[in-house]
Amino acid sequence: MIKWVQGVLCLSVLVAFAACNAPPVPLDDILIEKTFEPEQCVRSVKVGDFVRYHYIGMFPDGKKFDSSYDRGSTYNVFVGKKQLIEGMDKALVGMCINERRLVKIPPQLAYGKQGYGDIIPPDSILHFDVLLLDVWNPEDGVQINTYHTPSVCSRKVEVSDYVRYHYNGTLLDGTLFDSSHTRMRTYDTYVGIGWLIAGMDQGLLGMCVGERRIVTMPPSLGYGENGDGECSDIPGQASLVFDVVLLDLHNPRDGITVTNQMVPESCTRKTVAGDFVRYHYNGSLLDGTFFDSSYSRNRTYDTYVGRGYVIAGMDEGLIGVCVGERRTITIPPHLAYGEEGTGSKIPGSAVLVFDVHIIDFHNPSDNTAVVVTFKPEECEKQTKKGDFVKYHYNASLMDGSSIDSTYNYGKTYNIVLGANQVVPGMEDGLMDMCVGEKRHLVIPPHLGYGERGVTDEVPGSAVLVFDVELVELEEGLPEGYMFIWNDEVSPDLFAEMDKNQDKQVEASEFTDYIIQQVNDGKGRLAPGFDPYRIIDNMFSNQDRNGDGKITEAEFKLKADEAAAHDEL
Ligand SMILES: *[C@@H]1O[C@H](CO)[C@@H](O)[C@H](O)[C@H]1NC(C)=O
Ligand SMILES: *[C@@H]1O[C@H](CO)[C@@H](O)[C@H](O)[C@H]1NC(C)=O
Ligand SMILES: *[C@@H]1O[C@H](CO)[C@@H](O)[C@H](O)[C@H]1NC(C)=O
Ligand SMILES: *[C@@H]1O[C@H](CO)[C@@H](O)[C@H](O)[C@H]1NC(C)=O
Ligand SMILES: [Ca+2]
Ligand SMILES: [Ca+2]
Repeated sequence: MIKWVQGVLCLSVLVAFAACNAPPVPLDDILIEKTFEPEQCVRSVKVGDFVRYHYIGMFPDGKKFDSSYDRGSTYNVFVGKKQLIEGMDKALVGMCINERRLVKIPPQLAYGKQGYGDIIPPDSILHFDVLLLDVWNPEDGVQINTYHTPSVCSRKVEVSDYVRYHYNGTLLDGTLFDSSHTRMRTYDTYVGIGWLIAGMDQGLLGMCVGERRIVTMPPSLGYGENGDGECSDIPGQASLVFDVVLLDLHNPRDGITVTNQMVPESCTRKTVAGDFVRYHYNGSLLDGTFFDSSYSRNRTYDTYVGRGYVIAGMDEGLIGVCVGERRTITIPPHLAYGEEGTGSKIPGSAVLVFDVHIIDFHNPSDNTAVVVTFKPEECEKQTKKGDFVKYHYNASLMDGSSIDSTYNYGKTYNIVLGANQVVPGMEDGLMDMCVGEKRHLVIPPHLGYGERGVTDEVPGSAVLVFDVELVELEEGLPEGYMFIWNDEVSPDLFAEMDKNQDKQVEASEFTDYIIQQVNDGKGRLAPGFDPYRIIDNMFSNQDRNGDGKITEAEFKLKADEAAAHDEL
């Protein structure tokens, strides 16, 4: 049927050419001149379609008798249903969007012998300059044409999902009526639950993030007979074409998702709520747009987890992680920055994707963890407070990066235990150790270098790892003593010290005497300190009036108190 109509049209065009210069003879049929043909023609008018078109109606002499342009709106009508003059019903068939035709219609296919009121005289040939703007059929549904498919698509839009997308909305003739880009933000909405026009509710289903499609819909699935109100650019009965790119997708029922997990082979401990975690991250939106990274600040992000210090999704995503673990945490907006978004980079209702790398974690209640890695067979003498110890160490962070090592200096590190010469965690880790023993120590920051760390060496709040080996141990004196007698104290102490027998002991006599006792093995000074400083201290203690000499009276007075404390 339709083919036949087109055949007739072609024939009539040939007839028109043949009759070109001949005197006007009555037309049998309509004549069509295509005055503009668009390059593409996705769809041409068929009988039964509904069309919107502009026209100018003229007499053969060019005199205009009617124009849709003058009325400011297209002429909207079904084709081939006798709602038009017969010639027009025929003339529109086969037309493409944006095609323009000059149609000549003989009176028998127009208003015939009657004419039309005052406007069309009897037996008039009519010329119509026609421009087709829209075509649809009552049977049409939504048409979807996907022209870009992302390589990865882990999820597709389903009913009741919430999406963020960009779009350009045009009429079928290409006229832009709306674009999300003019508002510089995505269009954000639920899908499939009536928040959108029906055509979009259907047209977005099954879409992947990153996908691009053209969604075309008839007015019944768009804005219907009346268009989108008076001040809008969408006329009544208009087909709509949306060019859509999907940027974001989640469902309000979603929790966080953990993917791409890379857990180190040895993982003896996993984070629990209340732990303090140091981690690196790259943050991006679902479409891959980067928004933030800890690396750009050259330091880890440090926080307590499970205590509300970070967005809810992160608080949850950082539970159960191991040191060294990597994972991707995908967080829906209600567990991130919600409908408001934050800053200039995180839009409202955005799903966030964090690639995290756990550097270390600890709990504020942690003690130094001590693992003995080598114990010599003979291990009787063990370190205690006051002992002077010499040890080697290799220090590193939990990620294995080295901080320092005594081997770099070619000598041991030497300290007096319990004298605050090293961080508390190290003091703990070196206790009850015997010479030759090796230990692996893990020291939490509150027993190490704290929140501040050591500039350019130890990051703030870092957990430290020490491998230590005790090389030498010199037993200290009982707590509070800097000198003790090994044997009985001489009853004649003052006289022995007063070498030149002038009844007073000068600093040099005192020093010589103590050194002599130490060398003879009769007394001991606390190890690990400068002996002369200890002896100076002892002397000033005895020299009550500070005149640089100890008299026998001063000496006796001090000796009476000595039971309570220290030295001679
Ligand atoms: C819409 O138009 C803008 C500007 O011309 C273009 O950048 C964009 O790719 C188009 N398509 C979509 C889906 O936004
Ligand atoms: C981070 O470190 C790199 C290389 O050391 C340096 O170029 C950059 O300026 C640093 N950035 C910041 C924010 O400190
Ligand atoms: C973050 O991105 C940088 C650069 O692409 C990469 O080297 C690093 O491994 C990433 N970190 C994580 C935790 O994914
Ligand atoms: C420290 O590292 C060096 C070199 O890797 C190694 O030879 C040494 O045994 C280590 N020391 C300790 C105490 O672990
Ligand atoms: Ca003297
Ligand atoms: Ca004195």
